[in-house]
Amino acid sequence: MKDRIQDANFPKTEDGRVYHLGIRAGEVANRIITVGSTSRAESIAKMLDASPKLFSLYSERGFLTITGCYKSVPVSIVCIGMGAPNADFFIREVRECLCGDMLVIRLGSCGCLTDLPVGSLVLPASSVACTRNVDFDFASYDPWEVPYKLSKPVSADPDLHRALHDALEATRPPSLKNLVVSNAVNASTDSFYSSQGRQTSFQDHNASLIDHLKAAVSGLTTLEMETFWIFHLAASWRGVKQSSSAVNLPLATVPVVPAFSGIPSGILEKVEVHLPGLDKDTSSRPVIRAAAAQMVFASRSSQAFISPDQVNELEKWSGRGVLEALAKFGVAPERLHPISGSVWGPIESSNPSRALL
Ligand code: R1P
Repeated sequence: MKDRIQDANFPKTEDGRVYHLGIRAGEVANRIITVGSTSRAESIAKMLDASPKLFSLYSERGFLTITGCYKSVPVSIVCIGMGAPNADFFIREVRECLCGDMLVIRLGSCGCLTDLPVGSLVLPASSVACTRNVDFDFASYDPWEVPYKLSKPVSADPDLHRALHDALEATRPPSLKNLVVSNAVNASTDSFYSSQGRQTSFQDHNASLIDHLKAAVSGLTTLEMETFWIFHLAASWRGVKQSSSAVNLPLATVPVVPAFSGIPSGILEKVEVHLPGLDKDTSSRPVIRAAAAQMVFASRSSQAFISPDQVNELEKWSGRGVLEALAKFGVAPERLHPISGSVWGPIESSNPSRALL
């Protein structure tokens, strides 16, 4: 860490850069593809317009943000690495850098639980989380706990999901016959190994996990590690900060929600907060819309694994399809981040971040 950080609640540098992604307002666009590997990010970046010149920032913590235009529409490609914590850094820190709507499409690889061949593209309409129950005694056995926990499902944005399907079909190269399956269900896990039912030298009590998952979740097709948290944060965001000073919102006295069970009685109180209205009308507030395209790299039924050539073809097609879906997805101008001072706007002497180009 080389910069002075302000505010321990949401750490930023003096010039407004978020702590882990290293970017600041004007360096990330409203339309975003997120991927797990830098090579995927860089090959998609080659499809962006030659002008404006691409903005690219590789953060000290390993996040890569590339911003430019696709067919004159500003887009960002953000490489986040793997897993729920990185997905959480990504959504929260990008959100802090953006005005208006945030459209996120995750383009990632996955394992497939059905008989779809490797190279297929699966578009989850919803996702569940399957996580290791750390209260289970994995070293021996625990009659009082289950080793894995399953969440309720959370949905993709239905309009973005549909747009993604249409764009992938429209950009399919004539030589590729790979299947595109939408309306599938995904499970995001907190381990590539234990909570995806792989057998290792650890005693993970997971030999029947995949069978149990398939029985519990109708339509379950894919396993990977980020989609659930992206969909969950997108669906949870209300567009306003819950604050005691948001005086334009109605004041309500509400019980303090216990942060976890087992709180001694007496510690819970009631607080007065200005609560955002519970109506679903998003016309006056920004939203986060999320969808995902998952490339089947591994078949968990046949044990087949995709070849490097197939990956190459699939990433080119799906990268193009995601860019098309984002660029064509309508967003009203007043719901977009201002062009002025951005890395996709005209070069201004007041925008020193262009010096990073
Ligand atoms: C595991 O190998 C990684 O691959 C999948 C999983 O979700 C996990 O991140 O996605 P990416 O190919 O996008 O990284």
